[in-house]
Amino acid sequence: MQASTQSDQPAQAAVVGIVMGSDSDLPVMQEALEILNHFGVPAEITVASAHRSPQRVSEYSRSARRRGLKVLIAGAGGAAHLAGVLAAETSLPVIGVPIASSPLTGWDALLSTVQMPAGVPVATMAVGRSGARNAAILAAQILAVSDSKLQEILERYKEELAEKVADKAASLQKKLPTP
Ligand code: RP5
Repeated sequence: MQASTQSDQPAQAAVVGIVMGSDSDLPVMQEALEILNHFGVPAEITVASAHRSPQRVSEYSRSARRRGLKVLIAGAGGAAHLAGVLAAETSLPVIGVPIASSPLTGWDALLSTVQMPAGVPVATMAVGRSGARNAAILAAQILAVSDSKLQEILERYKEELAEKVADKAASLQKKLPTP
């Protein structure tokens, strides 16, 4: 699935690759895709499983840089080795999103994703939807190091976050009983 913001124009080549261990992870990882679309960062999303289709994961990782990808995001649940296995075969930055899809509610995925051996880093996000959103923001921040337009978009995004908090504080104040 290639993300595109404007249907009447040819899709730009993806620079962020999102990989999920299963299509059942899509409701969570869709959040990452939406954030990247919001920032205008071309992204692609696919399914590849470290355990069920290791060859597909290996091919994705090995070809990623050649295909123009600059950052990889991996979302998986359970014994979540997807991000680590992708990181094993590429020097691109890999961001891991643990997903709470097993009876252990994400602890398994978190520890499997975060506890990488020295030499093979995975930037591990929070479990679940917040992690998926933050993965997209971090990917954009990595790209923005050499993209001043994207940097401006990210700075505006931070301002919007602060404005929303101020709006909520003002709205709460109106609801409180006057002393
Ligand atoms: C993991 O197992 C996937 O990332 C998913 O979170 C979980 C369940 O996968 P399905 O059984 O729904 O395909 O590998």
